[in-house]
Amino acid sequence: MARTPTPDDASRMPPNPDAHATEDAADHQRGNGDEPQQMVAGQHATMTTNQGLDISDNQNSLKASPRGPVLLEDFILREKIQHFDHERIPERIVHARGSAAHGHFKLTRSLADYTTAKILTEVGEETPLFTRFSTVAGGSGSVDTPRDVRGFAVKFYTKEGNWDLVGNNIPVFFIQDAMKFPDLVHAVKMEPDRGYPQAASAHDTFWDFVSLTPETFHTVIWAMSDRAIPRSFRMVEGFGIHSFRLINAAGKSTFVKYHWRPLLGLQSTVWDESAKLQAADNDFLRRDLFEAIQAGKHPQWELAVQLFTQEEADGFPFDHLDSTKLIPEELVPLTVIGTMTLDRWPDNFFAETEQVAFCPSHLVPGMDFSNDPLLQGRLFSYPDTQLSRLGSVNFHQLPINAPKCPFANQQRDGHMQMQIPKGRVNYEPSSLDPTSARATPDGFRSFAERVGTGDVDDAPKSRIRAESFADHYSQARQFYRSQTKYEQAHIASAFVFENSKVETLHIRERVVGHLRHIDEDLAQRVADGLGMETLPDAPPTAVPARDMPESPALQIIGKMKDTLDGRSVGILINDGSAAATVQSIRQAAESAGAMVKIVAPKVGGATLDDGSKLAADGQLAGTPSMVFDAVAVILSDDGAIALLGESAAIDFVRDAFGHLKAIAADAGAQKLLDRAGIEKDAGIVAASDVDAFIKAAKTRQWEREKKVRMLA
Ligand code: HDD
Repeated sequence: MARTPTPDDASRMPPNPDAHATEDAADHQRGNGDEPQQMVAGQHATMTTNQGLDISDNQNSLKASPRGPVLLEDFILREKIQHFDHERIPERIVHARGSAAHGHFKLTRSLADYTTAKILTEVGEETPLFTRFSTVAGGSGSVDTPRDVRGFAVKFYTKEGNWDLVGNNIPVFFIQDAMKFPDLVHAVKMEPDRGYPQAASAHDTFWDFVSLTPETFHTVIWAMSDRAIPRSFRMVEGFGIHSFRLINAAGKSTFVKYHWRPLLGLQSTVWDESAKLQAADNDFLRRDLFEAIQAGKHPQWELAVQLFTQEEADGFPFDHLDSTKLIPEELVPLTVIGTMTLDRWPDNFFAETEQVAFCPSHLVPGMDFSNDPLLQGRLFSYPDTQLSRLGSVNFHQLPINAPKCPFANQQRDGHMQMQIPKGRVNYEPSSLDPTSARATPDGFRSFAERVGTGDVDDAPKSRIRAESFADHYSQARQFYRSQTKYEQAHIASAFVFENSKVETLHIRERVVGHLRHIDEDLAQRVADGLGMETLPDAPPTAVPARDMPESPALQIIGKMKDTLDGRSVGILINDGSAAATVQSIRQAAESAGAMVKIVAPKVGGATLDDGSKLAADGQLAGTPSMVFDAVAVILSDDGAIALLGESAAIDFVRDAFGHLKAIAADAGAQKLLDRAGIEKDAGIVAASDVDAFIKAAKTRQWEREKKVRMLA
């Protein structure tokens, strides 16, 4: 019986020349050399089974007859389906959704006085690294732009072993003791009976937990600020949060806090924009990072440190071992020591971004931990979670996790052992193999901290929270009062939004009660926003808030840069749009550093007034103005009239206006603006005035906000 031709017939043709070109490499992979052999996908011209058997048909399973049952014998089908069935691994219990990139760190200032760590002492040295950004609460398939803290984890592949700096984009944490971490995470993740909300803290269990845990309030107020709705991973700060130790050649310890500062400046979205982005583009932040790196716009961050001694720490008005506290820059200034550049997107999301395993316990000689009880708990949790996630104590052998310096010891075997250790010696001390790995005096040494001095009191062991951890409100007050009036309004509105989703009245009341300790005005605004008739009582507190000096470094707006560098501009066109205007805006925006995208009703583009056809980068219905930092609308009269009946076009300008963005419009486009009810202000400029547009596009129109939104 004649066989029906299948698509696989094409694959029986001679492999393409490019594939032949890689055959040598593939043969090498499968050869008999000394190295352990690894089949790398794409490096062999013909398709094989996992055992290296060439496959002749990848379209049809083996059947008893063309219409008969499939045979159990078909090991090729079984292997393929079985492998597929096991593709997924457990997602991270927190920070499941993330995006990562390769890059390097270059040291510009030596910390040799403080540490022996080569990565912090060898000026000019470039250390490869891998950085993963993440949301915290949502699952791996959730959205990029919920209101949430962002993870900022960096794995430095140093000459002396891997150093992982596993931080967040907020410099403080919700809780003081790792004992509370499972409770915090259970409370913020989707509720266990209903399985929602996904990736959102706006629900009863989160606010129930935090309102019963006053230590959370400093971080909660940060999480209600615009830091939790960033415009881009490229525009977030990063913080190691805990105090760590640096140890110098003389064995002296200095405490250090790490800060990442984006060269593009901080930039956030407004909440309505963030919420709409969740519908417009689930992958907004991932796409943004990918597109920037692919376009050669490699994001950079300065690494800065705050250094302080035990004696200085003893004089701070709070305990530096308490992760709910930060050290204001005004108290201990930041010293910039180097730059991180992210310049390469991973080749494979699963192998790299998903399998990367960060652990705060990964450090190098010349560094050590502090006694922060949150950090101490983390030292256990991360390697432990990698076992359930990656399935083996050999997770360090995965290429993304393996140090790039030599590593050796007598640990052996275990699931998925990828190495083939040689010889008889798998123990130490040993004399049979003089080349077997030995400990070295230059290796890692813990700081010889003495109990009864410095940070460690001479006291009986106990399950007790230090009294020095008891002030939960002073820094929250300092944070709130340091913000601009726009940011204060956003914080109040965020509390209102989140607590409006809380169904249980007494939880809402408890939250507002806590806010009274932070700032009466904030509490009143939130109470008004929630429609409360009276202010609830503040809960009792051991330590009332003290007034601390305002710290402008805590703002976002103060740290935004008036720039189009790394930002994006969308130009909405239709048939008949003025080619010259489109071109001049595009040129000016690109020379100011922006990425420019053309948006049209049809992705094929539009025919401009000079008869040329301009292809669109995005179709109007799928490319709303949320994905841009500023927009230009260039329309002929007819082109505008055609769009008056298209709500996506009206929304394009209305949302840009509502999200406080600059809009350039020509005469035709004005019809659309009129239909959308947009009033002229400093951010609405004539398309012919390109300079004015570029100037306005570099910032958000904060003064406009009171016209478009009832903020708390
Ligand atoms: Fe954590 C992941 C950051 C406290 C337990 N954490 C994780 C990631 C980041 C942070 C960025 C994602 C890493 C990646 O991209 O793979 N975590 C923090 C910060 C904390 C913190 C800045 C406080 C200062 N974490 C913390 C505590 C515990 C954990 C107190 C447990 C006692 N964190 C974990 C974890 C995760 C994790 C369960 C999940 C996936 C993973 O570790 O690799 O072990």
